[in-house]
Amino acid sequence: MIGKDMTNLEIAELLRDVAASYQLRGGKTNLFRITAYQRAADAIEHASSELKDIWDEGKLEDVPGIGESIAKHLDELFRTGKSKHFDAVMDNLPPQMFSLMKVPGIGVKTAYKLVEIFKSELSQENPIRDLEKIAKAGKIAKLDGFGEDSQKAMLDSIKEVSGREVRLLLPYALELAHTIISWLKKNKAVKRADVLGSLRRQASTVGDVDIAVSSSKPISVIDHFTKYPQATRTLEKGKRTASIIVPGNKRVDLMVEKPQSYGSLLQHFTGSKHHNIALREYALKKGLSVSDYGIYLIDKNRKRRQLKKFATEKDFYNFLGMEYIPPELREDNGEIEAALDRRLPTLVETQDIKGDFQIHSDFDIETSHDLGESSMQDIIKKASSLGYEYLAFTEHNPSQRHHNDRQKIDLLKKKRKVVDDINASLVEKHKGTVVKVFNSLEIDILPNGKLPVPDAGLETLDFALVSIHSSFRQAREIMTQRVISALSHPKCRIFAHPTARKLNDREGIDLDWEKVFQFCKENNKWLEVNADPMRLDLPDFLIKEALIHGIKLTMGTDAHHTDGLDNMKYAVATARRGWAEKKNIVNTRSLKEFEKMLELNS
Ligand code: DGT
Ligand code: CA
Ligand code: CA
Ligand code: ZN
Repeated sequence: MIGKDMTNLEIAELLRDVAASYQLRGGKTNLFRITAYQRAADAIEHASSELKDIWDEGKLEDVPGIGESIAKHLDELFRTGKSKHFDAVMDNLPPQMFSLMKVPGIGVKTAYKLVEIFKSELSQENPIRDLEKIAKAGKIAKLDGFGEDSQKAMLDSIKEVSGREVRLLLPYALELAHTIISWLKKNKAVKRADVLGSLRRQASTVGDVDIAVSSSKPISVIDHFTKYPQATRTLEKGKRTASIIVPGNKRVDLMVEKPQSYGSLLQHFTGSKHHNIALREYALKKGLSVSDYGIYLIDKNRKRRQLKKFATEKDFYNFLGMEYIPPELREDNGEIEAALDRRLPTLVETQDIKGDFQIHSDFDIETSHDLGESSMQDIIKKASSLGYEYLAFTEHNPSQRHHNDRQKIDLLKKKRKVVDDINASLVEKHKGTVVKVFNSLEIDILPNGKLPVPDAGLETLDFALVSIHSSFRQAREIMTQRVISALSHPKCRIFAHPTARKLNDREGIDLDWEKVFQFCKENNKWLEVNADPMRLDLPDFLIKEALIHGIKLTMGTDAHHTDGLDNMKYAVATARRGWAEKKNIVNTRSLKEFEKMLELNS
């Protein structure tokens, strides 16, 4: 965790750890400091802007609760990634202690004492889980000052903190699934293996990983599965299904089925639950009963008679009089009616994408937020290897804090010149087939809706992205006005990562989406589907709404490194879940068509 990337919550936790360290070193003499650190932690946790942005604007000390000396240490933290003072205060204290303090009821002194007593049993990776084992073995009740009651209270509290489920991000879950599928395929009895559940539906986060195997020898497959080398535990082992736990305490479910019924298995365990319920209700009306083995014909007395098996999902859906429904649409969101009427969308695919509209290169325009790590040249090479026709460099705007308007304009002119030279040399070198580079910028929308770039700076751009990186908790009306006023400048064409959500970490902003959609439709503005696995923003349900309003979407990886360009498939997955077709996405257009679109209204 580098200082610059820390969220407010992480910084607040760090300050609380410092306060706890002071407490341990002598509560009475350090009383003033302890209170100051706790007060600062509370203020930061509840601040409506990212502390990093506040620091960037030189206003750390204006935050009520942050005094001069803490501001000085935070400044060092943001500049260098660490604070010598914080490190010194926490020096020599066992790191497990800070984790244990997250359990309600365990204060600093108890935490310290527990680590002293159980040092060898408390790992650094997961001391809370280890403490749970210790308590379950009855070792807490025997300690001085504890007892059966406090041991039970401790176990309850541990359950509470570890119950806060963190869902897997899509790429991590996919990688895990593919590793396990590779292992499964070492077994000759495995004819075919697929992911199931939310992972197959490409949801933005995944609770557990589900895998299907087609095989005539289920016992052999299940035996092999439970021997997965990284498995920490087998939860369940049956004739047809098994579950294991893998590191990170994640669950993997396996279902095995014979090839002639494999379509039914895939269908049933892909879900979603709501899709299956709606499907079952529809089938019942037609005298059919759906199960994970196949579809039963039922007679007048509601008795199951004959079983029809399905080798493929296509056969299954067709038997019910429907088109094949892509997994991404199976959320009981109108897909069953559409499949019956044969009007399902033809969903966009990764190979339809002809360019990337959010990339941060390492070209230094002294930005307000992080710079990219790869050079423009390396990124162009990468884009070309992906078969792209164009890309846009969208570094953050030059920082407010360190530049006046004149300096900002100079920096932007410098970048304009570099991009022009690159385009000229690319044309020269390739005589026709080239990647065209657009000169763009990701501009912060300031809390008042103004842009930190003067008009003369905006003039240097082909088009700009605007996005929210601070003051996330404004009231709906104010936030809506803020966004609309930023998007009103003719150069600002794309509203990037529109909800500003961070999966597992930060809720999206509160916006009057109806108003924003209408504004975008009337003024030819586009909404981004950001491919960063922590964002996937616009989220699927808002994509569907936006499309109903006739709005066009753009896709950007938000790459800060050449590798990041490979994330485009996650934006595509999210757009598919929002029913998006090729025609709805701006960067499926050829370079020529896109240039025409850009000229309109700019
Ligand atoms: P997740 O794991 O929370 O991200 O969501 P899913 O959709 O993967 O849910 P999961 O793993 O509980 O179950 C996989 C699919 O199996 C689910 O989408 C629907 C289907 N399914 C079939 N029978 C049942 C059932 O009895 N209960 C549940 N919950 N799902 C079932
Ligand atoms: Ca699942
Ligand atoms: Ca499951
Ligand atoms: Zn951004």
